[in-house]
Amino acid sequence: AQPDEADAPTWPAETAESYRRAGYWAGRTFGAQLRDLAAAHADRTAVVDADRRMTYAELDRAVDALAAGLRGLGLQRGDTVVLQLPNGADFVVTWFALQRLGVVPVHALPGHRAAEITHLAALSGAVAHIVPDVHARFDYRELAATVRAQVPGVRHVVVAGEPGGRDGAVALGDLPEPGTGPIEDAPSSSDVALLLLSGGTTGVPKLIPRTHDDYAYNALAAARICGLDADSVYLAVLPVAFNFTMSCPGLLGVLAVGGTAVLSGSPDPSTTFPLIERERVTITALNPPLTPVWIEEARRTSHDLSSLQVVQIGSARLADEIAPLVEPALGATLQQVFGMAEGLLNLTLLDDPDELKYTTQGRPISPADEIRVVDTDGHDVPPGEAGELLTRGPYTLRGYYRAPEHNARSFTADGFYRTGDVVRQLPTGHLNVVGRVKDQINRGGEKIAATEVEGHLLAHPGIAAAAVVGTPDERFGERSVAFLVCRDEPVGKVAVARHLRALGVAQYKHPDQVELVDALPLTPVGKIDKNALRERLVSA
Ligand code: J2J
Repeated sequence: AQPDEADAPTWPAETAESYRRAGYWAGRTFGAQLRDLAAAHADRTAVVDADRRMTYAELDRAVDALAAGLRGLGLQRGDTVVLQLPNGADFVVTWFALQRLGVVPVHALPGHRAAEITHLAALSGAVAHIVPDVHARFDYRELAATVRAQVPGVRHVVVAGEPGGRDGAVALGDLPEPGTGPIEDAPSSSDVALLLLSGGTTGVPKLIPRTHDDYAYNALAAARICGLDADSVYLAVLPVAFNFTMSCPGLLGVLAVGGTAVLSGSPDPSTTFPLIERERVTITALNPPLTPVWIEEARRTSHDLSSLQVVQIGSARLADEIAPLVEPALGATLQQVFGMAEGLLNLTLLDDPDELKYTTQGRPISPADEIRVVDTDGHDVPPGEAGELLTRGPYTLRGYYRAPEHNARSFTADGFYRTGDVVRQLPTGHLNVVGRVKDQINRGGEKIAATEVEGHLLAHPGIAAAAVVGTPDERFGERSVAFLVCRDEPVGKVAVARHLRALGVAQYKHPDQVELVDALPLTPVGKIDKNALRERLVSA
């Protein structure tokens, strides 16, 4: 069944009605939207990857066929599955097939391993895990077997590629066909369509419920601001499961206007530049660590990037010194993007003056986005001063999935989400991200919840106490540092990495640096003093 209000808190009825009346929520599910698109743009190219191209009509038919196969496995409306596919046409076909059935994908990332996936599968009650066979030299069938053994609810492993003869694993291209009659229990546009991963501040990752109505609006509003139309070609460079790449405007935004989505298997210029040249890509999205790599490579090589009109950069703060270098090197307008899987999306406008494009992180995309900037007591700060950003609106969550206690802390009584970001708002409405009050490390756009990693570190028998903090880093903006108090033998960086790998913790969460200390500094109230630890690193 669909998650109910206790599982996934939603907007008050009057608020929802006002979003519908204002036309933000269109009342179409993603499955139905693709049907409309296939009628309007049948022979136009919808999806391209390294070895496939599909028109809208072909995509629509492939989605129907796969939906039938997934129904044959027993999947139905309200079920959840862990979707862990890399960038490629299979992701797109599978995602829309799930949408047509009303089956809710959990957007796992290719980098996640057993620790993350077992948690996501158990929390969401997933009945299936959908994986590639081998990707980036990692065998996902082994990961899936581990997860299935640990989470009994996961009945099916569906493999895009070779299933490899494992018990219970079935190929995406080889599902039973139950006949293709109409789906009796079709989803509604107010249903939860997908569960995104939160960057996290707690011991275990949280899930973000997004409805068809709110997520489709997010994608379309972003597409309009980026000036997308049926001639636009979007290149997915970062993982497509990431909210930025998926819908800001991303895959869903470019498809919503009849354009083409090109999915790159790698973010490296040696893969992406030839794709830009061949497919005449008009818009793409990068994170800050990739930006200097692309700039360098564009200066060094002679690929024809002239089709590029917009390069979006977001997920972590773009350095003010780098921002002015983007347009001359890549020949495209820079757009800064400050978004979050929880909802609120800020974009600079393509015709903003350079000052705003180069130094701000954009402004909210919807006239219905409500913004507050507050001090530590929750009072609004004077205009232009820094404070924590609170927000609510037509595509910002009202509560995490199955997390009532966490929700009580993460939202105000009147439904504003506490972002944990410290911002300043300019008179133009643009936001400047100046800091953070959440216990999270932003490693070049990849979010690391300190408490989560500390929990894993404490599972090591030789570690008595652990604190993870971020420190400025040339390449990533921030890197993660673990301060450890060891019992007898010192546990160094290599031993830490071995331990975390054995637990199945994604590589990006492994500390970049390990510092062994005799004791952790405490605040007057007895909490670990992370500010003192950060200061030690900076003054060292
Ligand atoms: C500083 N911090 C930023 C920016 C995100 C588009 C783009 C990014 C994300 C994303 C996203 C930042 N400058 N330009 O979902 O749709 C930090 C903030 C924010 C957190 C959200 C999208 N852009 N951030 O990064 O859910 O701290 O989403 O709250 O992964 O990233 O992280 P996440």
